[in-house]
Amino acid sequence: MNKRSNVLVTGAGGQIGAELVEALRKVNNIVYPSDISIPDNPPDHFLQLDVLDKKRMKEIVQEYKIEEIFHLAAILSAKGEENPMLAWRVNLESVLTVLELAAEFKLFKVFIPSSIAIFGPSTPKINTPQNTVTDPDTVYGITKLTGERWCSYYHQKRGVDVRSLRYPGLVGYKTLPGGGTTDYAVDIFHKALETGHYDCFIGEDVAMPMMYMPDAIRATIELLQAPQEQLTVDSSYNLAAMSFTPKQITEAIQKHIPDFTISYQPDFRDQIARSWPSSIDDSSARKDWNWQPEYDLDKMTADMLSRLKTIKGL
Ligand code: NAD
Ligand code: AKB
Repeated sequence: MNKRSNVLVTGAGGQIGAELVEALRKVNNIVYPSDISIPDNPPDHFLQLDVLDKKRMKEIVQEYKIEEIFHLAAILSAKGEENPMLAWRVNLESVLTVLELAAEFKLFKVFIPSSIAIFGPSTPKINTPQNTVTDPDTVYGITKLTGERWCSYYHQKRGVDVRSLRYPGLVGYKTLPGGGTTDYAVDIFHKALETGHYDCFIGEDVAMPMMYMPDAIRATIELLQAPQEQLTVDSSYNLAAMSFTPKQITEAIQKHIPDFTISYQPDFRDQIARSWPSSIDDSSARKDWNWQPEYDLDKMTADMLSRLKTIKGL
């Protein structure tokens, strides 16, 4: 990310966008957050943009002299299974639009996130390597994997400086998640404080890689600030911080709320979760741009509960 860029963020009303926009404003001149839906309190310079509207996206790039795009708009894993064709279009047509605009207007950089969802049932589950079997069996995972290949292609063939992270499940207190499989790890904190009980849609023993939002935002900024010549991965970097099961996060919450209880009613998201890695090897990110997470499960749990208590006035 350039210190003096005009930056467009798509899908800015979502879980990551709501926090990334603030962080980008601290290091960039002008940030234009955009989304298909207009938020209740739109941030400064907000633009309404459906990422399937190629003409409007091109107009915005020209009119606002955009130099970097953070392309966050997407349909996540659970919602994607409910509407596969919409997920295919939103998650892939828009990636090609962004990459084409980056090539045509010689944008300084673009960021297009990927996910642990690119892995599948045949992928090694523990310490999943950077390069390994990828056989996603969700439409979301298929779109993210294809998107990664397009990023690599545009970097190699068209010289686009496109960067990407395979985010694990993200946990934050500022917004609710947008329809993924890892959403339970946010919902559980709200229910722990509101009712003292959570009915979990993932089985108690399913471990998934997770990360606290401040780490995810910092990783994004650090990757974008890294010199291009240090980067050895042009598809998307594995990124890790912690892994836990619903049982383990319950125990972490019970250290603060001893009466908190959980029950389990696994649904279709449990099958998706079981097809994803349990833990991730992010040694390429650590080596290439010195990635180091700050939050583990206990540290994240303490911070989440204290921040949500304040927000909820408890
Ligand atoms: P989210 O679902 O919270 O937000 C996505 C935003 O995109 C929403 O505000 C939605 O209104 C918007 N959107 C949907 N369709 C659109 C369209 N046609 N045009 C414009 N905007 C549209 O998602 P998020 O959690 O903020 O994820 C952002 C990115 O990070 C996505 O690419 C996602 O795949 C990736 N990611 C997220 C996680 C996570 O745990 N949050 C993990 C891995 C990868
Ligand atoms: C989801 O569960 O779909 C997302 C992701 C891990 O990509 N949170």
